[in-house]
Amino acid sequence: MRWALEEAGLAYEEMLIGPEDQKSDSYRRMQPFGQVPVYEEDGLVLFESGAILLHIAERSEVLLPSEPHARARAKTWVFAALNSIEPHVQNYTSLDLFFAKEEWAKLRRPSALETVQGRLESLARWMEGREYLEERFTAGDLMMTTVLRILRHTDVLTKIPVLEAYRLRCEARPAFQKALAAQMAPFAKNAPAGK
Ligand SMILES: N[C@@H](CCC(=O)N[C@@H](CS)C(=O)NCC(=O)O)C(=O)O
Repeated sequence: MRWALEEAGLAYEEMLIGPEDQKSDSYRRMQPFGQVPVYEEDGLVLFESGAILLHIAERSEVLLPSEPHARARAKTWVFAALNSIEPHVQNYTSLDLFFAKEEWAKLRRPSALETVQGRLESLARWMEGREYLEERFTAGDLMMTTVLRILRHTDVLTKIPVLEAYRLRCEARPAFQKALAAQMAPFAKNAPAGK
């Protein structure tokens, strides 16, 4: 959610966690499933990327236009990314990531691919002739790009040029570049010497 904070121009501090934290009672009180991200602000603790994004976006015209219809449409796309696209993307990528050697995964893969491609082709049809999901970049594009990025190591998106171009357009935003650099910095710092 660094990207959202950068778009909104809000200062933040990161807190990195490890596997032990994920299991701890204190972490589970903040994130019931032991996952990241967790967001804390003035004693308010939030989990779920979509909820965190919308909370941040409430304070940013960049992310949520003040015009009521445009605002509602932007929120709609946040849900579309999380509910109508992400489950199919996760389903497909998890087969290769976690179950690549399983016979059942090999059998399941073609239909999982077909489903995710179907969803993405529908999205590509919507994107035809558009730069963003609506008139301009909003929280909906931020969430959609975040979901599409899950596929960046596959050829699924590159085979749908309109969506690949859309992802790259959103990722070219200075706020994304800043957030990505900040996210990668701790990995570079902790990498073994010579790597
Ligand atoms: N629906 C949650 C999903 C969070 C999620 O999948 N987090 C992943 C990293 S992106 C994670 O913490 N994985 C480690 C784990 O599940 O133990 C959200 O959007 O915040």
